Amino acid sequence: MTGCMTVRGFQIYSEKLDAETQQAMLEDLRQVIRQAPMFSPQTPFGKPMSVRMTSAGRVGWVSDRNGYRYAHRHPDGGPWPTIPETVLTVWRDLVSTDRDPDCCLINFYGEQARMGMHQDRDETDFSWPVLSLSLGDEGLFRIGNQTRGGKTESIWLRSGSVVVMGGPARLTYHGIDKIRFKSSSLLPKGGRINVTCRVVG
Ligand code: MD3
Ligand code: FE
Repeated sequence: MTGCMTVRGFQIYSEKLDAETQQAMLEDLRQVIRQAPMFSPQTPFGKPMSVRMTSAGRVGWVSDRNGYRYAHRHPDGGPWPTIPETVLTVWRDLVSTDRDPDCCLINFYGEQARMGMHQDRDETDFSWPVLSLSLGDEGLFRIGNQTRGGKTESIWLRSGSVVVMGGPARLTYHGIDKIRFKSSSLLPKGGRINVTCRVVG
């Protein structure tokens, strides 16, 4: 494992998960997706997001005409699966053994998917960090400021990269500008998976 670098309060571990760990996590995530299929959330403006998602945990993140929120059930009506052990191990290693996250959000980026600059503020407790795990193709992660606009810094997140966003960084604007499609061989059909663990409160 290489060291950790800090960019605007984001702790970035670029090679945290080895190949075996990534493969084991991928198997776990496939199980989650079998029980809670990926969906394209509709924004409150009625446009589908280009990123597909699903969740595991006590609550999952959903978006539809009624807005963005955490819900106790998948849009299909079923419960969310439990958070995989391979994911919890990283949380307990880098964030805390005092409590586990409430939500493990799984984002899938195809070749053309993007995520515009935004803040994550649908949680009610911002005192806990958010943990992000990247698998598959590289994604260009853009880090902004605590308010919209201003200068930004970009870094490539690759398969096995882990980021911890805590303290003031918890409310920093961020997004994914592009995917280097087929840059990794982890996902046979290409694409990028990002897993974020959150305490929702
Ligand atoms: C900073 N995901 O799910 S991960 C998201 O790669 C999201 O899918 C991106 O932004 C992705 O909301 C970026 C890095 C990340 C995740 C959550 C954060 C950065 C964050 C929450 C608060 C602050
Ligand atoms: Fe986010």
